[in-house]
Amino acid sequence: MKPEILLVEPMMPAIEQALDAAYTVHRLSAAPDRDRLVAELADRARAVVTGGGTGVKNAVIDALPKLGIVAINGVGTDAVDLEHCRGRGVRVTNTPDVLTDDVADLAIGLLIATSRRMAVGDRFVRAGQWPKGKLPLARKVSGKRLGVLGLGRIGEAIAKRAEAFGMTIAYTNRKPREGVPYRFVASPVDLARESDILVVAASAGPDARNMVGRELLDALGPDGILVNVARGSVVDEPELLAALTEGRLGGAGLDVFADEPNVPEGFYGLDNVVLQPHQASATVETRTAMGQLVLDNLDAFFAGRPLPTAVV
Ligand code: 8YV
Repeated sequence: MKPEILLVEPMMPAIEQALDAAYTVHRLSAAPDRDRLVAELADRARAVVTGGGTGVKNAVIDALPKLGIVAINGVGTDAVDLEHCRGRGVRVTNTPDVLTDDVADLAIGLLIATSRRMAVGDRFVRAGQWPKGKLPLARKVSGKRLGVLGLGRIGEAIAKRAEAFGMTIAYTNRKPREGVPYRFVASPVDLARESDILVVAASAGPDARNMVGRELLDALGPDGILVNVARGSVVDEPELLAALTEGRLGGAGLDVFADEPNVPEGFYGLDNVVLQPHQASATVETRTAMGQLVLDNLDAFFAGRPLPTAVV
């Protein structure tokens, strides 16, 4: 008999086919009554597969006493209570490294799109406005001071790309990183004050919650640009919206939000923001590699082998 697994959110068709071949897959997002499905699986589900932003609630973990593994299709583990899993003897895996390039690419894309007002230009052309006038000038990217909030794998990949734009790069992190050529600034607010563009690449969690608040946004200032490819929870979203609306912050490029997929409507009318629906790892190549890591972790778990990318 194939092991039974609970799939919290859809994955690429090819990955879902591979899951179906090896397991009996119960799809939570397709269930008319999700609580009922979880209750029905109580004595059967041995694995949960979920997205990094979505995670899984402790109530679901507790309702599945046969659960042995939560395989996250993402690098972020903040939406899974790792301590709770540890206490319950449930293993947790994620998909590091394979998505680093894509997330860094999108961060640079948002940085340029926001500074150069590319979405505004796109709307301008589409609306047939070009023959009638010109757009206001945008802001240069090359040579600017970049602050990286969180110099992990993704933060470092962003910094490397920014070097090619002749940017001066500084960062903040829980602790200074050995062997990186970038300047460490202990305080996030000081980093913002010394940056033209601040990219949020920190891992989320209780420590990082609302790390980007009013003081930091005001330090970044009316010409400053914020890019967030980490998690919405790292930024105080109402304060961000207020700073953008009141002109206290120059602009923002946002891939992540506090309550996805719900984006505060206040953002919709702002020309100084570029919005993405959590797309940083959303390429065929990367989602294939992430999905393969999920499959490999499940395979190893059910075969009793060491898990390739274990978090717990
Ligand atoms: C994915 C993510 O969009 O890696 C993460 O932590 O949030 C993203 O890569 C997500 O995991 C897919 O649902």
